[in-house]
Amino acid sequence: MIRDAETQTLLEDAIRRFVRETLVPREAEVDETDQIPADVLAAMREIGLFGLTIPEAYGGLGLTMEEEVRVAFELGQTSPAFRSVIGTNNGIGSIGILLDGSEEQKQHYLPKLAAGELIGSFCLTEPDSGSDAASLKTTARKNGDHYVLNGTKRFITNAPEAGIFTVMARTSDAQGASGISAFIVERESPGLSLGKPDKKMGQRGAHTCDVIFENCRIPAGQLIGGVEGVGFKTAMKVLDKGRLHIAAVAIGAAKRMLRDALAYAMERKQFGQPIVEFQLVQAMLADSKTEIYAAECMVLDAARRRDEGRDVSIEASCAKYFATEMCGRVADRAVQVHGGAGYISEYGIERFYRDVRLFRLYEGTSQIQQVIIARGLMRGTEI
Ligand code: COS
Repeated sequence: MIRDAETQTLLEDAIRRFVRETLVPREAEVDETDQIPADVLAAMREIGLFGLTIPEAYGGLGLTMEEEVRVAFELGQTSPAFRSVIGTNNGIGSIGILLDGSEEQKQHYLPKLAAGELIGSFCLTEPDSGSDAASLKTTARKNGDHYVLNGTKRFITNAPEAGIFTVMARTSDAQGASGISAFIVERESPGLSLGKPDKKMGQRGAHTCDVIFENCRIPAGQLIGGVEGVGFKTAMKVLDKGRLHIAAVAIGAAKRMLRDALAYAMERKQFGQPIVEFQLVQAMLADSKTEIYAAECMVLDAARRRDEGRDVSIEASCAKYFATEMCGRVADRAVQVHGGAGYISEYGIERFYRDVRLFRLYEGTSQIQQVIIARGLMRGTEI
């Protein structure tokens, strides 16, 4: 339930303007330089984008899930790299602390994350543990009033810029999920180092790399919530929320690509008329609009359910699965509508085609979403 519809509309309008006037004109530059320009980052900080979802008590805007996805529909309408830079502070880099952290941990870290003074990152994936997250091998052994971490985390979004990491590590010899705990690890902790930046297919400007722990010592008070053995559940709850956010971003990107495809089809003439007059082109546009609308309804419904305090683990997976696969289909059609121009970088659509491919992989592949949905059904989830 939106608390103040007028304020929310103003926020969405402001973000729509910011996207169109400030971010869209810099997309090609970001792709070429693999950097978000400093003035753009400063402007993002200025309008509060780093703290959209962090509660007002900790310096953020405190958006509800519905408000957050509505904002993500707008932010998604430009290169996903821009969203990625603020994505971890609003999502996987802060939610663990917010949901399960102690009051002291929240007071210490959330205001800095909300202000964008500190970048938060989320370390779950490892070289041998991706979809099978509960098989992670990084250890955190208690040693007096410290924990000592050893292991490597892989493909960690915003790690090169991060000041803190939410790290899932094994605190006991128990196999599987029950031996895993979650920690807040500061960048300057002795024994923490970063790997080389990954060279990615797309989303240039958004950086990932390995995070390596070699006898990395952190104070025992950095254990999230002060409780061992519940870190896997923290990670799953973080991902439930993160998946809804990614679904909303995918919808934004699909809207942008459809808008660009439509504009091109109205302009481009073949056989003596704009190609938009051809029904085979119209079919691609109509299918895209229909699927975007379906995904939007789905994400809004799931977001409202979460705001009502309901468990949305299945709905979040349905939404992420449908919206990101839909976005892939829209990207493919948008390239097709552009014809040969769709393959040439100056038109921008090939960049989106590369960028949105990641949506179907991170925060759980489409196949993992299918597994979660099917398991839910087997356990009696309402159909
Ligand atoms: N919320 C809270 N708790 C959850 C949960 C959720 N959404 N999902 C699972 N749990 C709990 C389970 O209830 C179980 O607890 P109990 O042992 O007390 O019953 C525990 O966590 C283990 O769950 P489960 O048995 O389902 O774990 P599995 O190892 O079988 O696999 C999947 C779980 C496959 C769903 C998980 O590993 C996953 O999401 N993998 C993808 C990881 C991912 O998205 N990586 C992207 C990188 S992060 S950007």
